[in-house]
Amino acid sequence: MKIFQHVQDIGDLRVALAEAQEVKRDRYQWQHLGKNKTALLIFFNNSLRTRLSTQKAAMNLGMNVIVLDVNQGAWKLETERGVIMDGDKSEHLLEAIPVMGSYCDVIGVRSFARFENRKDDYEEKILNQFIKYSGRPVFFMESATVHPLQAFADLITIEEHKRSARPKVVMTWAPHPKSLPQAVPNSFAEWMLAADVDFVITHPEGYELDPQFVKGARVEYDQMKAFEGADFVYAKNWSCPGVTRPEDYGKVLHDYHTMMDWCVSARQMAITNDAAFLHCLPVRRNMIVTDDVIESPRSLVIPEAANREISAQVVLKRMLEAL
Ligand code: AN0
Ligand code: CP
Repeated sequence: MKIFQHVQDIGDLRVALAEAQEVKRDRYQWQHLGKNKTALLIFFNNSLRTRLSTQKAAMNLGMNVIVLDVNQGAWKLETERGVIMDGDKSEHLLEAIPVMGSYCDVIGVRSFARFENRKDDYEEKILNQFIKYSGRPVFFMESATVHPLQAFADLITIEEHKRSARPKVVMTWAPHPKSLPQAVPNSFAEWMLAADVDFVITHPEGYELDPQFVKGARVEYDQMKAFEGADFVYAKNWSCPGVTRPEDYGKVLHDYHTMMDWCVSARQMAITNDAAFLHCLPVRRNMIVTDDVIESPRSLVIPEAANREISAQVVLKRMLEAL
């Protein structure tokens, strides 16, 4: 594997899920694969899970790991070509990327949507430069539009906890005070549509996700209707994707105080098929989900986060095998 961005990059999902279980059985059986190999993890944004789980996965494989927080201690990076660099940015991404590539064998990058320009975000301007100029395999640790390590961990969690062959999985928008990216819902939709599940998305009007990720998905604007008979509820906030109104890209469309009905509570969970609750974390309690739902025995948020180590290990293992 040279790039890990979309669901297709992992190939057959049955095979990938079986490999995830093999990793869980004994995660230290491939220590030889990573010997004298270095993973470089580059963070342009904060992280708890991605940072820890990906380092752990690399160490399980016997790799060395270097983590760089670009905004803490590295030079401020210019990303636009052609600018006269007389401001606060001391280095250009076009030098920094090949330099970083020279110190490692694989690179993971986290660079969120900037919400300055929809086109730049949706064309993956930053990550594509890493692919083009690093000379290394690149895996996405949440880019402007995707978070595939999360979606893969979510799929592993659903597979482990499903009670029927083809569970109903509902992804619901929930309120949040700030503008959040669409990467998590985009990837979750992409992976669910490729998996063997009955997938439904529910959100207020105006939050329609980009068709490249949700083509063919059922959208139900009535949240209660969507929740009927659900086996899994996946909550997430996202800002306006700007599909119908590009000028609203990245905006919070309504004052969140008026949207609190969308917060996942016992009221909605009561009409599900005793659904399990999922969220990628970090989560704001009593905005996205009530305390009682996230603390209930049906909440899988902790095993879901633990599966981030597993999804990262499958991806790193595939990259090491292809070096
Ligand atoms: C990020 C997001 O919504 O994309 C990261 C989630 C994994 N969340 C926040 O910035 C709070
Ligand atoms: N779910 C997730 O990616 O968490 P972090 O932002 O803490 O890495």
